[in-house]
Amino acid sequence: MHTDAPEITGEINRSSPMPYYYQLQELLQTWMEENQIPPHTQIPSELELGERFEVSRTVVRQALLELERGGLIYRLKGRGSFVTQPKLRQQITELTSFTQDARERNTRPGAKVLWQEMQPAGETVAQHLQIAPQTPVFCLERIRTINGEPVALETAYLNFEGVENLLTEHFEDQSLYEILAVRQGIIPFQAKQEHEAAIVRSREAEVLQLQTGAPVMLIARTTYTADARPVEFVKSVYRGDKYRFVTRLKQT
Ligand code: 16G
Repeated sequence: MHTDAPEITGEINRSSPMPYYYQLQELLQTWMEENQIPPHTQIPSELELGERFEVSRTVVRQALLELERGGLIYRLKGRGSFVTQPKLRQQITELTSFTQDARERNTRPGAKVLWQEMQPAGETVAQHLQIAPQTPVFCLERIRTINGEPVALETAYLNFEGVENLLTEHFEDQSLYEILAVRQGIIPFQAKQEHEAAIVRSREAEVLQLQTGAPVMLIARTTYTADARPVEFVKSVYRGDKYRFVTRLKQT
């Protein structure tokens, strides 16, 4: 190994019913997590792992393949396997904006506007915004980036008195919530959010730079003001390889 990373501890338990490849995969995962092995660290070669754990090359390959599928390592042809960047931890306990979350992680938030226009509300949008279908709503579709890399696609539908003023706003690399607060005096106060795992669709794959079949998290959020008026209904597609959603639970 060409790094100062600590040794991988543990052994394959030969009397366990767990397949060897699975045990090796677990040992490697624990090693990476417990030692917080930095991203892009090279992990030992197939040969080294085979010798160290006294298992065949096939077993090592299978373990590495599983780690790669789980997004924990990436492999470069002819160069070996490397630890991936950890996922962004997205807390879902408080109402925050994309921009706030990014800044809290000391990363750079960004937004690329795909379209920004008034549109008649469809059934679903109307229902969430508590308005009659066909009422004109402001639609904003943005690719959200972190340090310049696309991580999510967000389509927001907004409705409130004077919403059409948003047509002249510049949303490129700006925070929607900040613009709402400063220009319209609207402060998002609470939200209802639904999460659902899915496979990315073609257009989303293209804008998010994902391969066909990649996993994503679909999120639907309806955000309300303190006096319970719906402000926005947002449909988002978050990259599964980039995000981990974190919540807290307590007994009531
Ligand atoms: C988050 C919200 C989205 C909101 C946006 C505002 C989720 C799933 N969605 O991305 O509903 O419109 O923040 O962020 O969390 P901004 O102020 O940075 O534009």
